[in-house]
Order: sequence, then structure tokens, then C-alpha cells
Amino acid sequence: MQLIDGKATATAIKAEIAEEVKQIVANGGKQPHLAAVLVGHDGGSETYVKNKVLACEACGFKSTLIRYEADITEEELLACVDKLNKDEDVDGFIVQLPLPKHIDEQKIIEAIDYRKDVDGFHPINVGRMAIGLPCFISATPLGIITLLKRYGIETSGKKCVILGRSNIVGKPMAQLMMQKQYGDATVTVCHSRSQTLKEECREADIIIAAIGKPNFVTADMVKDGAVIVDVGTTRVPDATRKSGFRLNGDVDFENVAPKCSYITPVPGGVGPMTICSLMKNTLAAGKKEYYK
Ligand code: L34
Repeated sequence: MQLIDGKATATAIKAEIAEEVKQIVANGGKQPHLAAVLVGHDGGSETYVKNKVLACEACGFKSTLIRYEADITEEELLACVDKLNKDEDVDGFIVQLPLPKHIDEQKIIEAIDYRKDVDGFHPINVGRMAIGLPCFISATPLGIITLLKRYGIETSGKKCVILGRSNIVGKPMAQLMMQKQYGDATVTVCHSRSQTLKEECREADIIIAAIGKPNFVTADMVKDGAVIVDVGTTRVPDATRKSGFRLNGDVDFENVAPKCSYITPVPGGVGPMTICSLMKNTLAAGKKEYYK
């Protein structure tokens, strides 16, 4: 069993990005600038956005953090998006999800200029991704593709089961894993209503778990030699930790790991790669790589 070290891979890629930014700036080009909008005080979101700001520093980007209380109106948030759309210094920006219930997330996503949508959540980017056109690809699926590639893991022609059908992970992951230029695999998507989920998993060469249920994937669901990618990061109460919680993946790591050829840990697996892919997208935005 080999552990897939997302943290080390992300650190190496951020160093590569920093090197490129140095060159760009030395040649008189513009320093990439990412803005992040954080609404409310969700513990997970606070941590992820803080990590994004730190990653910007590591890459030599400019970053701007815009914070609002949870009672911000949809109108006010749309005005903020509009301002960022028009701000010529901002190359890309994100609105961290989830948003408070009274705000329509889809409406916010669609208000973002797709040319600055470094999350790759806007329908134009989602659609272009689905048909294999240049675009911003959402960060978690892109991070996973990058990890598989960097570890030399063969995906072409393999049977890949994706657990979960969310817009930000499951669906785009399925698209990328089936496409010739990325996974080139045979893809099955399972979700909470799937009747043959366990059977599908047992036949899978690669399982990508993104359902947000701690320890959902158990050893009896995994074939010997399978590759396991764990996207879950659920905070589980843990009195032995100073923080009062620990992060738990969707995979019963302790019992599944011995059966695998490769497995990602939580933390230190997919999470850091999500952030590193956001940095890649921001660099591409700064270079106007996809859109003028
Ligand atoms: N708009 N909303 C928007 N874009 C995103 O790309 C996200 N996502 C998901 C939630 N909402 C979003 C993230 O940023 C999930 N996500 C994310 C980012 C980073 C990490 C986990 C999820 C991460 O850094 N995880 C660390 C542990 C961090 C901790 O201590 O809690 C890890 O090693 O897994």
C-alpha cells in the first residue's frame, strides 16, 4: 500500500507556480490576484479560506479576503460580485460555499463573470468542461486528476466508481474520469439511492468517495489492489483533541488501507490539492490563458 501525499504534492506544485510568477513579474507582467468572499463563520469554511490566503502567499499572488456576516442580503452579495467582476486588478475570485440558507447559491454563481470564475462553478465553465473545451475546472476534481497523474496511476480503461453526485465534486469528477484526455476510464456514479452501491464498489479499480459520510467505505466494499481517493472532510467531535474535533474521511482508513495499492489520507490528501488547483486556475486567469 502506498500513501498518496496530497500535502507534499501541493507544496511542490505551489513552488512551481511561485517560480513562474517570479518570471512573469521579472518580465514586467502582472502579479496574479485572487479575491475570496467569506460569508458567516462556519468553522470549515474559515479554515479553508485561511489556507487559500496562505497558498496565495506561497505562490507569490496578491490576495484579498472580503468578509460578511451571515445576515448579509442576497442583494448585497450580488453587489459585491458585481464589483469584483468589474475590478480590473482582480484576475479571479471565489465565493466560499456553503452560503446561508436565505441566499440562492446558484444565483450568486451565475452572477460571477465566467472569465473570473476560478472555482469553475459557472454553467459556462461546467459546460465547456463537459465537452472538453479549455476552461476553469473545479478545484477538487482537478486536484484529484493531478494526484493520479503525478503518482503515475493508470486510469485508462479502468473501472472507476464515484460515490456522490454533487455539482462541485461528484458530477465534474465523473466527467473528467470518463474523458479521453483525463481519466479515460469506465465510470459509474453511485449515490444515496443506488441499490447496487456495494457491488459496484467491489468491482472498482478506483473508488472516489465524495459523500460526506464518515467511514462509509468499509473494507468489505474494496477489491484487493484498488486505488482509493477520499474526498470527505467531516468534523467529528473528539474530546482528546485540543480543537474538540478531528477530520474524518468517507473511508474507514484503518481497515481499507491494507487492501489498497494506493490511498489518500484525510487530512493531507485531497484537501491541499483542492487549494493548489485553485492556485493553478488563478495563475491561468492572470495569464488570460482561457479567456481574453
Ligand atoms: N466556492 N466553496 C468554493 N470553492 C471550493 O473549492 C470549496 N471547497 C469545498 C467547500 N466549499 C467550497 C473547498 O475549498 C471543500 N474545500 C476544501 C478546501 C481545503 C480543504 C478541505 C476542503 C483542506 O485544506 N483540507 C485539509 C485540512 C484542513 C483542516 O484542518 O480542516 C486537508 O488536509 O484535508
